[in-house]
Amino acid sequence: MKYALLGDLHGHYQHTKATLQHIKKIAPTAMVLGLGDLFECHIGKKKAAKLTSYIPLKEAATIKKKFVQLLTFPSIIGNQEERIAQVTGNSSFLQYEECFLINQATLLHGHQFEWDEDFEPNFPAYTTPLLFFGHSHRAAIYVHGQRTAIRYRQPIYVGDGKYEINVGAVVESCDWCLYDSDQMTVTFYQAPME
Ligand SMILES: [Mn+2]
Repeated sequence: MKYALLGDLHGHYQHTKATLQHIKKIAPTAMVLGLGDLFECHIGKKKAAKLTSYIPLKEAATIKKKFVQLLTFPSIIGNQEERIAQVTGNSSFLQYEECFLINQATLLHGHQFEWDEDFEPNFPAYTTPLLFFGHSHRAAIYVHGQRTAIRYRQPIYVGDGKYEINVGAVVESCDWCLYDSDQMTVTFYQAPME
């Protein structure tokens, strides 16, 4: 089974469209799954904590209809969705699950775990050989917990141990990741940007 994983869209219509088009071209049969932060909350963490009443959705986020129409794939929840719900009281942003389990892999948005001062993750306990995540917008594969440089468009064999894979971000660089659970390979891609 092939999975196309993308995260940290942050409401960027053009880059999301380009990434989904690239997925369709490279891996037309892949199941597309989102890793959270589909939307962008305009209210920061500190300001959100100080609010004493809900604010209108249009102040909390710019939700473009044409962007929402691109979201035809399942996704887990990110911190942006949680904060939009927190500041607006709009629970539709909490419709997403926290975690997906697919063949040999756990999918989480990175706000579910701890990050150090260099914005490097401390991974939580998980039960599958692989963990796919987003949040820091930095595509990488961790081998024995060590961040390792990646090459795009070259399948990496992941059938021989535990690996954590940061799929990167759509909003800045049109990143996505192809996971083939039959071949046990992970391939990083960047869609061409207009
Ligand atoms: Mn995030």
